[in-house]
Amino acid sequence: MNVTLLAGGVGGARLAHGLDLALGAAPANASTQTSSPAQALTVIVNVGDDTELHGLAISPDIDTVLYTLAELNDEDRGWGLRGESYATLSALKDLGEDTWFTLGDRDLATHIVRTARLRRGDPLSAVTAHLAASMGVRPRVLPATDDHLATLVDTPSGRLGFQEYFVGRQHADAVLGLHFEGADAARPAPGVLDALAAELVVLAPSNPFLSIEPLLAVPGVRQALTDAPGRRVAVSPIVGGQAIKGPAAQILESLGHEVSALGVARIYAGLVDVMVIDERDANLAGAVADLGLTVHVTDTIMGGPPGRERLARELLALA
Ligand code: FO1
Repeated sequence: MNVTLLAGGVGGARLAHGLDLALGAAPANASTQTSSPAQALTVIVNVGDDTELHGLAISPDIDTVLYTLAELNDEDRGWGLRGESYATLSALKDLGEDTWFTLGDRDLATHIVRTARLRRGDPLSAVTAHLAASMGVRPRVLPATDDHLATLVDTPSGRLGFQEYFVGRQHADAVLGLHFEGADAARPAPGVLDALAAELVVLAPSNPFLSIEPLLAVPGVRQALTDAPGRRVAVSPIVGGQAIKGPAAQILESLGHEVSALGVARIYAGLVDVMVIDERDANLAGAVADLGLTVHVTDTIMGGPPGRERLARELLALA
């Protein structure tokens, strides 16, 4: 089965891993990309979080997806590499640089390779394919766009760059609005629109505003999802009125949405056929169905690889 996942960072990466396992990937190893059945999975990743620090191009969500699929990630934090060291960050601090964004020594190698290849003119999609192959990642990992797209966050303190808001200020500011700089002129990366014609298209339990909206803001993507011929399924990132991770609950509230799986379903109505909500929210199933959506109630908390694979298998069955 062909499956396409729209993903942000940690939640998207975990579901990508589950789908990869469910579609029958052999354990990841650092060999070249093969034509295993897992290539039936395409992950389209948000690039609105991308930033430049210390002269390096950093794509946090792409790296979270790659590291998780390669089983190299730090499971506790959700981002970055397992068993990292921070000698370079410490040296940068000694040189008077800002080090609020935690970059491990091995993670820095990824950013160095990305930056070097972008500078010589390779598009981000080609650089990402190279990194994926080097890490033994079999699913196709595509940036939403190869063009500039930056999520800017309007707060009572003014407009902030995404990582300044998210990491620098620990997403403590109220979010008054979002601006996707460059989105109007951005083009979907090669393969993105075709991938939305998959038999199953899944919106990951990622932040609807910070992760999924920037993907849909790339011209053509929202329309392709609206017209998608396959089964379109969204997994709620809100469980029991709280975000599984990150500031999704605060943002829903400050932008005037109900902080619940129903609030998320209202945002996705028209874009998906099936809404997957957690069993803790089973009482909302009727109201979600009233939006014209098929409702699937299950345990959506993925945890480790077995939980990811279990949820993924349920999603595959929905197609
Ligand atoms: N998230 C943090 O909360 N603090 C960090 O210092 C941090 C560093 C970092 C470095 C590389 C990387 O790929 C991701 C990193 N993240 C960090 C995660 C990331 O900023 C956010 O989780 C995403 O942008 C939101 O999806």
